[in-house]
Amino acid sequence: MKSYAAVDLGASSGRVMVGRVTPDSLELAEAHRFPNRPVRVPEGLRWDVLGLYAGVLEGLRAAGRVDSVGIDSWAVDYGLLDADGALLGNPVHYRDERTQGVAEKVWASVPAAELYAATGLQYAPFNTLYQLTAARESRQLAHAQRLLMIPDLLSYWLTGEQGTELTNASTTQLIDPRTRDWSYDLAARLDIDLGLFPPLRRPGDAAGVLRPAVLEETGLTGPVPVTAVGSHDTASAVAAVPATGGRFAYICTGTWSLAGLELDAPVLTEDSRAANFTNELGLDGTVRYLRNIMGLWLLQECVRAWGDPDLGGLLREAAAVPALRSVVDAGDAAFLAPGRMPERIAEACGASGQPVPGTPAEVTRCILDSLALAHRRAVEDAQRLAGHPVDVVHIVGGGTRNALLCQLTADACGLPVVAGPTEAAALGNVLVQARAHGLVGDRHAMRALLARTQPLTRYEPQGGTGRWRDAQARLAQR
Ligand code: ADP
Ligand code: LRH
Repeated sequence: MKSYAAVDLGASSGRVMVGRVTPDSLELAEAHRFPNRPVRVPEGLRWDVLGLYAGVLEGLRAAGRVDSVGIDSWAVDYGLLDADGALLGNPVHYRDERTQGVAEKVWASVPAAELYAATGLQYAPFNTLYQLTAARESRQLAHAQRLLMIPDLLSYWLTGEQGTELTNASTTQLIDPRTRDWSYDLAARLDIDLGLFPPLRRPGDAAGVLRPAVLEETGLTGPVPVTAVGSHDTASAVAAVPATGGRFAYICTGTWSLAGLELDAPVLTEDSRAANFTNELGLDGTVRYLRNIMGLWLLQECVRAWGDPDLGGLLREAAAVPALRSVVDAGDAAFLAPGRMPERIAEACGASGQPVPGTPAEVTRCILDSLALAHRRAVEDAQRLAGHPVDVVHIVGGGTRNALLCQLTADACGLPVVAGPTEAAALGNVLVQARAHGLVGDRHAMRALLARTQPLTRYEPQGGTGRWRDAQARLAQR
């Protein structure tokens, strides 16, 4: 048996998990979990990356003896280093407002259609490309010698070695999904210096060993290798979808819902761009063809505004609220920024002539119905746009703990939902390490091991999809 530490930083919490693996068994235990709270300072919204690193060190200490460490986190954000390798300022949070209006400037030199043809990436204001454009005049960027994506930054602090992991690099909008290399021409046209990025590395590549000072601080005995994994959390989560065949859709649920398909090649059509589907890279050159949906962020922000009531109680009350009274577009970037979420949801319902949800249970029901509806649209659109039909929807991530959301998603899609595992990103992280060290076989063998060993819950669709089709049509008219 081997033990692998998976550092998995989500937008709402970070955790260090320990996976114990043999060719026939897979167990995951939590060593340490810590909140991930962005901080608003006068210059904007920032990640507390030092606090996160401290949590990682504490987690590695709690993990005890491990054979390797892998790191994944949310996408698109980065830290800048000066010539001495020191961090320049706190990494900017992707919900920061600095990218407002920036896309239009980029599209003036490279039209949106050309950007999509070159990178296959959906438009999101926070893609690294737009963040770098927003930062163009900043002194920090002028002084920067290096840019490290968040998991690559933590890996650098742990090992002293620098690299750019490919799955996460694919969220910068500077990677060509056909060559799986930088889009050199695009970067040159936008005057983005690709020399800021250290060389690309792929999931499974060696990424250094823990520095002596890290060994001392964590009480570990070296050498402890760090292994590159799918360092984009969604890439790791998709790797841990326990599908047993090829005809499946997945929804990675947590702060976001990422809903789509695993494909062998990107879909770069104009229809696909208009539907705002993205082609991010996954394990073994696969494409994660998916749409970003606001996800449980909508609920997290409401729960924060309501003073953190018990989530279980709130969901029980929401289950008793009549279905589909009001729905909002859960894909709308208008919900991206933090703050006033119950009010913003009520306003969106009112503005579209629907009943305005009043109580927390009613708002919660509106959010869950809206998410299920957005899941339906994404699963349907992905199949149509990629010409890839599915028989089952896999839900992984924190949302698997929300039985109402899983059932509503099955109902809305008119397909069975298989929910689990909850800690999919950590499991994908562990399995890529195990594979790199020869313990498990290919991607399919990884999935077979997950299907055999992880607790999964099946939800059959109920009630027909007619009312969901109607709700979708209602929303489209507004
Ligand atoms: P991220 O990785 O983006 O930080 P997670 O995958 O950890 O997110 O999922 C967090 C979400 O999971 C929370 O926002 C919450 O809605 C949901 N969740 C967590 N615990 C429970 C629970 N006990 N019951 C229902 N939902 C839960
Ligand atoms: C989910 C996620 C998602 C990105 C977003 C910024 O944690 O990585 O895949 O689009 O964060």
